Amino acid sequence: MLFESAINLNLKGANVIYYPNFFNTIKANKYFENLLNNIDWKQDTITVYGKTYLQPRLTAFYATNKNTYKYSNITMQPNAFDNDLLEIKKTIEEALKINFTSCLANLYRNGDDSNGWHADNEKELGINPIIASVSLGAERIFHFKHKTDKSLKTKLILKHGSLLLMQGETQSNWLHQLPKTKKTIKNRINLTFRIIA
Ligand SMILES: O=C(O)CCC(=O)C(=O)O
Repeated sequence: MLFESAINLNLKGANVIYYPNFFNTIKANKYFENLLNNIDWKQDTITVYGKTYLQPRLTAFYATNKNTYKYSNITMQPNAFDNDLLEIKKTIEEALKINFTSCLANLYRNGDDSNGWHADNEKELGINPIIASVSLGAERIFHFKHKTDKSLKTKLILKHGSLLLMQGETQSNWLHQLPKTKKTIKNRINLTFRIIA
């Protein structure tokens, strides 16, 4: 676990820190392969602005408690953390000195899979949620834009084995997305650790 090379994105009204080499390549490779093969990935139907469609990615949800996670009109029931997910969770918790209850896992199978503009502001996350987001597999570009000041936006490449920490007022003031890409790319796994108490 490499915690030294932290990059503060210095976003106005937000607190976002990127750790490009949080997990070394050997660990990141192992986690990627195991999670890709062992998680029971599902494609849910979601409803956004009254329209129902298949989510453009696969997901799974884990928690240390029974609390569900609701977004886009779906309610995710938690599985128990085990093996690699538990190891990843413990590593992040020790590094950040924060305990997480829950993890939403996303699998982007290729460049057609994506995650549209949103903020992680569901009420069960509380005010100013802390979200620790791990990337494994193919590199993807991640975008931020300010909710009201159109001149404020940025993007970064989320590397294999990296950690992106979003905290403070980030979710109140900014939106984020993982857009589609025309590049021929393979699977990317994203794990967002959250607190749902
Ligand atoms: O895949 C990512 O890096 C972002 C995931 C995300 O924004 C979310 O699950 O809310």
